[in-house]
Amino acid sequence: MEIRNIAIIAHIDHGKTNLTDALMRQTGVAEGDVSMDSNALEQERGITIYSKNTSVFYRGTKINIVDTPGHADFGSEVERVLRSIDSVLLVVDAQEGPMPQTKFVLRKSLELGLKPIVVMNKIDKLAARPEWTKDEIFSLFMELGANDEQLNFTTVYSIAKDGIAKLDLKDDSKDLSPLLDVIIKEVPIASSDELSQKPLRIQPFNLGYDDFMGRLATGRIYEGIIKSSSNVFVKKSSGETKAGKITKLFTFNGLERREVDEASAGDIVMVAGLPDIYIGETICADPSQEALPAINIDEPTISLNFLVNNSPFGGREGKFVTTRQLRERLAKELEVNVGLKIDFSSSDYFKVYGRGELHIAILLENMRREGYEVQVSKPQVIFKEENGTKLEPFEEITIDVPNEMTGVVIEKVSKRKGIITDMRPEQNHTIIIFEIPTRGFLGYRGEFMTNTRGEGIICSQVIGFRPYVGEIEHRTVGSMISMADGKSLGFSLWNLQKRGEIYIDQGTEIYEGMVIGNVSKGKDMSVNPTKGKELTNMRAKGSDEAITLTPPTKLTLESGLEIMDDDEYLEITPGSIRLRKRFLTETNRVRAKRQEKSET
Ligand SMILES: Nc1nc2c(ncn2[C@@H]2O[C@H](COP(=O)(O)OP(=O)(O)OP(=O)(O)O)[C@@H](O)[C@H]2O)c(=O)[nH]1
Ligand SMILES: [Mg+2]
Repeated sequence: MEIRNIAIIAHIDHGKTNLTDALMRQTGVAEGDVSMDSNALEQERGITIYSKNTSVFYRGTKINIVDTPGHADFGSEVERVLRSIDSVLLVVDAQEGPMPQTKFVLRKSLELGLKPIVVMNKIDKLAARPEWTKDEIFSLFMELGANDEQLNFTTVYSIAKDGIAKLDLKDDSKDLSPLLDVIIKEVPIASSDELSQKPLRIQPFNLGYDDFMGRLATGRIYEGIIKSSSNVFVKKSSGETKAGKITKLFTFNGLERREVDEASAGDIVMVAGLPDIYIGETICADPSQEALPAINIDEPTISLNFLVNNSPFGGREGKFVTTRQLRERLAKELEVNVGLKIDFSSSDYFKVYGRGELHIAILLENMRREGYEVQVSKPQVIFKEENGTKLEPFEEITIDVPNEMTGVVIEKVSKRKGIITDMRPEQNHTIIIFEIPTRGFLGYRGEFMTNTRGEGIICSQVIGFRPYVGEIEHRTVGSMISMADGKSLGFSLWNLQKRGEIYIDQGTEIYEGMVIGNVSKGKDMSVNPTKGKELTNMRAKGSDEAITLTPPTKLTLESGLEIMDDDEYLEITPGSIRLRKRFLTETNRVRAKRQEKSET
């Protein structure tokens, strides 16, 4: 059977997964509401986190499709996939037009010499502007240096959520066959007898793990035929060659994997039996064969410490709470989480390096769902040194806000050392692009949402390491710290809410050293939220003054990571997210500060 290999790429939410799901349904490999976003966290958040394979069959051709995540933290995931396919469907929202991640994935595709097929999606939206979007896409191709062949791209219009595609907006269409036909016509055929006759070479672009089979590698067979139970060699990235044996071999059928005895050049397969296989290595038949060109994996940009939950409430909710269990869980994560690095050398904590706050938050969220308890320190950016210069990661952030809010946004971002590189006024909103050190950007999202009352859109993209820009002042609020153990009382929270934002409900169990809110003006403040009303001092009124509590700003994993301070831990358990001071008593905090001062 002829094989075509494509990836679906786009900015977040432009409709990749809806399109992939519809392709699966219409070609009969999936039914009902089976979705590529199969992971529980993906379904809950409505975003794709992991790139995944599916295969559909159309007119006697097998089309292998890789659905990719659109969030920038997972950008390096997309890059790996692009190396292993022959064309991309670049999905663009017909109203929003190209967005930052569109640019990132298109640039990578063009650099690799791929000829994209543009899928302009969501043409059903009332505010869709297909003409404008088409021009914008063309300009973006030009800007990114597309060659003539690439510039001559085909545009397919679609309503992915209804499974409709058409070549002309005026066409009447009921399904995705116009898109499938374009794929068959334009995507190069990956399989051929000639390639199958060559000695075997496979390159994995994705990893998986199975309790019974161990590490799994998904990769493209560039040349030759692979047989289950065959002996192979792996060309490691270190240059070493290792012998191994394929214990199981799978191809894809829809989302299911099918065990097969053999597969040939052009296909995408999953293999088991190679316990230390890694992305970009070459699986081959003979040790004298040459390795395929390596696949780059982006370096982490932030790090934080994971440690056992030693808070006064530690161990109340979790099933897995010991250092040994944490270590095992993190080691297992390394099997599949390619962007992640972990330093296990300290006896007090594990240092985890990741690509961004969401990358880390997803890991933590998965852990708490599985029953783990853990505490983490504040995420820090990673510095590098090159030729004696200190470097730090930078991001490009694109902000889209109503016109009247541009002032406050520019002021806030500038304070964090962001520099405007482009500003485009649209009808009643403005798009501003900044370059900003990741260090300055960390923790800004929440503030942005508040400042723009949820009306702004913000996306970021790591653009590389640049010279260190010096001190950045961030935090304008202090923490409100409980000085007592007990239950929070409505009356005291009512008093405290005048001083700042409260994170907890009344009746919440708290401990000394727990951060229960922030102080809008000034430094950290110790408070007693368990204190009842002192009746003797109250005016003798017929009834109590009614107290109205503002609903608390509950901490989430992500907001907690954003707002926490250097001397705090975020405590993450299956049922709770708490913020606490590292040193629980005021005396110890003062002592620690003094010690820190005398050391510097
Ligand atoms: N109006 C309209 N909405 C659509 C269409 N296609 C998708 N959507 C909606 O857009 C949202 C995002 O769709 P997804 O398919 O999850 O987008 P995605 O590109 O896979 O998102 P990420 O993987 O998280 O980057 C969902 O709420 C869909 O219902 C469409 O053709 N028209
Ligand atoms: Mg998706």
